[in-house]
Amino acid sequence: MSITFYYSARSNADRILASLEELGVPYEKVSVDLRAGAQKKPEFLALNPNGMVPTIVIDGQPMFESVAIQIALGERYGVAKGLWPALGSAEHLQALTWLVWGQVTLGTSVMRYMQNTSEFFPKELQHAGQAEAALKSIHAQLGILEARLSTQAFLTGDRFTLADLDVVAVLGWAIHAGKIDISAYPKLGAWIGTVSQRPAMRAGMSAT
Ligand SMILES: N[C@@H](CCC(=O)N[C@@H](CS)C(=O)NCC(=O)O)C(=O)O
Repeated sequence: MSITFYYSARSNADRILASLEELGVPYEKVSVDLRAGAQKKPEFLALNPNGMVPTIVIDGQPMFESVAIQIALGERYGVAKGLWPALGSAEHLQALTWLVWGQVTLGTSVMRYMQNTSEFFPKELQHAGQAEAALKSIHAQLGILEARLSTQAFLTGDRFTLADLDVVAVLGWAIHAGKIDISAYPKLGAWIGTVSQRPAMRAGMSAT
């Protein structure tokens, strides 16, 4: 097994770093200096034509898009470690569902909210109405998570999987950078607390 992981701290790559740590697989971490534009150099674009992190090379094969990487890591290394459900199980379908939901549905609302409120995005492009609509979507989606976590401990059932890790990472960004108030969702809050305490999650979120 050979894994080379192209990474930058405080980026979408943090979620992948947390998964690699959780899986305990050996990997080489290559820091990509986004500010210096290292991601747009020809040798990096040969791996990922988008010029973005995360990018990973598994057994000589480059791949990109964080959700695809999470699924590949889960399926290759997670099943044996109990961190990803086996193909063919009901839980496998749930893991795919919630992992993708976290990035596509919840993640899009969070990104829209951030783009219209955060100091990291241009003020002149921000729109109060867009922010309000995005916040409404986020709260609808938090309600969906609260309902799910009211009947089971984790997204796929009674076991932690990489899907939990991934969705909690999105929520961490929403709560800390976006200042989204989750006090109305006690089950959600408890689940975020449990997942955030995992050593791999802490490593992934505090890496430099
Ligand atoms: N959809 C991609 C998004 C990746 C992405 O936005 N990466 C950012 C960091 S969070 C990046 O590398 N930006 C550098 C650039 O755009 O030049 C994924 O989920 O992997």
